[in-house]
Amino acid sequence: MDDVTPPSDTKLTQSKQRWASERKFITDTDAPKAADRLPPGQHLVRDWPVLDLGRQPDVSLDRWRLHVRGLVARPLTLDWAAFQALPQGTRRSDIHCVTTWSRYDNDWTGVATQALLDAVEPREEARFVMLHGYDGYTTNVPLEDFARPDAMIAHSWQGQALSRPHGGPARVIIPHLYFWKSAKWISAIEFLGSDRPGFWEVNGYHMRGDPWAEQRYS
Ligand SMILES: Nc1nc2c(c(=O)[nH]1)N[C@H]1C(S)=C(S)[C@@H](COP(=O)(O)O)O[C@H]1N2
Ligand SMILES: [Mo]
Repeated sequence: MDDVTPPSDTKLTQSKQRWASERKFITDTDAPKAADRLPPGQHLVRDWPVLDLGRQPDVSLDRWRLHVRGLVARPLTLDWAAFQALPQGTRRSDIHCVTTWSRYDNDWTGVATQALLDAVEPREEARFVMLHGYDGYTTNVPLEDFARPDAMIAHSWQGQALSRPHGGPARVIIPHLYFWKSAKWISAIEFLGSDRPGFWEVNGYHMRGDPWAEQRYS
């Protein structure tokens, strides 16, 4: 057989190969385009600021419990071993804090909220969840937002156990809402039929908190 001629090496061919590998001109509706990745009014940071009410509870793993209660078919109290026995996963997501900093590419490991919902089976009437922290913090979230596939109860960040200032042993992560909805030191998840404001929501912050819609204040 004669030599097989390699694909012609014109500029156009090279460009077309590059477009294919970059999926240029394809609108990927799942992943926001790079230009749309930063919500309005936000700026990017590389470090990870600590924000809370100033009490950082020290919850040892043997004392740690997570209560899941309210409008569910099977209320649960998880100790650390039972929490670790639930299906574990890792998700990469961005943080958007209402104080205008955002931080990209955080790898969270823990239990997807969907796995928790499978375990407790919310009742038909459940529409909202109230998240409670060991520091007394509360924040409310619509059930649909809590149930998103990238929402989790995380115990690790970038492969390391979550530090106490950032909410260890375990915190909630709901990356598509402002970060105040991601309760640190999670102690209870309560399913409700109607919405009730949590700590910041009583103090003028939005009941939902979508950064893309700039739902900062009520
Ligand atoms: N339990 C608890 N969770 C909390 C808070 C808090 O004070 N207590 N602060 C919220 C706010 S306002 C923000 S911006 C984020 C900050 O998380 P970080 O300190 O890990 O950056 O936690 C949220 N979750
Ligand atoms: Mo915040």
